[in-house]
Amino acid sequence: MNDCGNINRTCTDKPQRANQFIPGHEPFVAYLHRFSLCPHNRCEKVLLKGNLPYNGRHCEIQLDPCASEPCSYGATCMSLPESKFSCSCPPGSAGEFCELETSEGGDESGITLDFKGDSYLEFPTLPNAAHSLRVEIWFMTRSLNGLLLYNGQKPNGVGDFIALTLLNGFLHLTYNLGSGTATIACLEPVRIGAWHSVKISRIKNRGMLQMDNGEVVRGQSKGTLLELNLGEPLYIGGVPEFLPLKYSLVVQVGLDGAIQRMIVNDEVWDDMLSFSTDQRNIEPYNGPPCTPGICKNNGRCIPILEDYRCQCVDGFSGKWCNQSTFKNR
Ligand SMILES: [Ca+2]
Repeated sequence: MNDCGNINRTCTDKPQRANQFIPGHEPFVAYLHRFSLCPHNRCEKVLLKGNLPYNGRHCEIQLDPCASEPCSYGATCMSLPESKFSCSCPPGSAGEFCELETSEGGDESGITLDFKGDSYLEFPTLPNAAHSLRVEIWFMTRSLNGLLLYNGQKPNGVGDFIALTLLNGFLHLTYNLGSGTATIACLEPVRIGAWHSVKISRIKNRGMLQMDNGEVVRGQSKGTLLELNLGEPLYIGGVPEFLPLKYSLVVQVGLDGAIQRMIVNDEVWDDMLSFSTDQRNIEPYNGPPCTPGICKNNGRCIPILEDYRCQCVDGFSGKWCNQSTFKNR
């Protein structure tokens, strides 16, 4: 084996736009990242780069090309053959990392929800979570502590669970598959009042946490059990009563802040309120970026973390829907 084994490669970092067809998925525009042969035959050079699909002293460990979580803004990373990946953009976005807004957005609700610390939203149990799970949440907090997400197995807090909490300003992903609790904490603190995106994913006993395209933090739960067995509803922003969960949750207070968007297993939950099964003390959030009246002529403001776009009604266009398209006819 040479220095880099048989698979010495480095990322050219030049994505190529292409139409992609993956069985089981709708056709989508992808931005392919290609990996070329490592020119200097040195693993060190390869390992310095974060977005590479190989790891290990001799690059002998092939990682999923999506392992570096290269896609954001609600996009899903898809592993493709030959160590390529692509970002599959949700409706209304495009670009290499889905960072560009398009006018073809779906009928998004655009309603940001305010949580008061004692609020919660209840949903059916997280679907298909046994082997793997991916969740992205766009949130703002006014407090350094609070619960963002909780889903358990039994009402008394016993059994498997997964939780995403803010503890002293740091995001924590905690889960237990039945043989020990894993806790994975972000290295960077949240900023009070700022919009953040957080991505969590779990494959069997391995978990990942990432805030705002920062460092990907990984961990795994102890023991031999690999399935997350959930039976209770999913709770967002808080739970009805923290007391039964006190052994699994250090944080005993709900989110004091707001949630813009949730993406669960590739699905954008546009209108969270309409398909929640129960709720307490939830109100629309009227703070920035979608302050009232920012979009003119009945345009609808769609928040995108700290940015926004206006979805105009017929007859108007422009960034703020302040240009009439009628007078030109
Ligand atoms: Ca289990």
